[in-house]
Amino acid sequence: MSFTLYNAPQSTCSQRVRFVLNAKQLPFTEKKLDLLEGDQMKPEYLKLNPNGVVPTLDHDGAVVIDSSVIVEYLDEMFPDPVNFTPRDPLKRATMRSLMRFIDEVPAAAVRVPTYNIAFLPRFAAMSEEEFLAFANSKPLRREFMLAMGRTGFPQKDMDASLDKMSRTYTRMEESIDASGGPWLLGKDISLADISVMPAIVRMADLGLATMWDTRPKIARWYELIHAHPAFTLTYYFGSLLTERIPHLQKKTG
Ligand SMILES: N[C@@H](CCC(=O)N[C@@H](CS)C(=O)NCC(=O)O)C(=O)O
Repeated sequence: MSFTLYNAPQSTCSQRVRFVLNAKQLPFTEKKLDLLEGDQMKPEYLKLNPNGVVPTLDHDGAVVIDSSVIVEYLDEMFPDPVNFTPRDPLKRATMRSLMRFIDEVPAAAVRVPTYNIAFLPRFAAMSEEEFLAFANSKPLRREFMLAMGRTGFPQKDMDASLDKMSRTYTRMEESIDASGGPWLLGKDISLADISVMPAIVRMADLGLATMWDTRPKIARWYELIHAHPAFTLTYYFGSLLTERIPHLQKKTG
């Protein structure tokens, strides 16, 4: 049995899949794509993933795309030694509805501060023509790139994103309260926790962790996921933006 994961170290969607593979002790070969160089738009990669994004999992020649789908696939195929999906159908439904919320709200919202704070200098340095060609080549993120432009998202978009993150923390607290915590669905970590993890880690990486200073349940949840044995394996050096992007090291200390 073999796994090849097409991914990028700093990609939040990739980090979900690496966490699950590591936690399940499934060895995998990583193919690292350089997203700023446009490796994800190369014809041979688009044959695997027509959305032109990472991650893509190849499991013995069978290709699965989209991080939420991949983590569910892995959990169904390999329920041992750890399983991240509750047995109870109603709890499963709660987990899946949280995962939908996470994909729609924080996973999308975190891209705005990420691009504005970390990646913008790269696009600002392009000519308008180069930038338009780059943006227009993206099957999934064309409109996102065009809305950002070479000058970045306006403050109102940054504010809306931070507000969406705030609503995410509230939703997490409500889940922790309803389930008894410390994880979103109770005493066991689930795919919902793993799905939201990269957005929360990204906020901390961007120096925006103060947003949960007054939310002890989120701070506790964050400590717990950090302490999970799969965390360090997933976030190897280069997985954080502060480890890759020189101007961020100065900004966030
Ligand atoms: N829903 C997809 C989204 C994948 C996605 O947006 N991947 C980002 C990295 S986290 C990417 O490849 N971006 C490259 C680009 O936009 O060109 C998933 O969860 O797999």
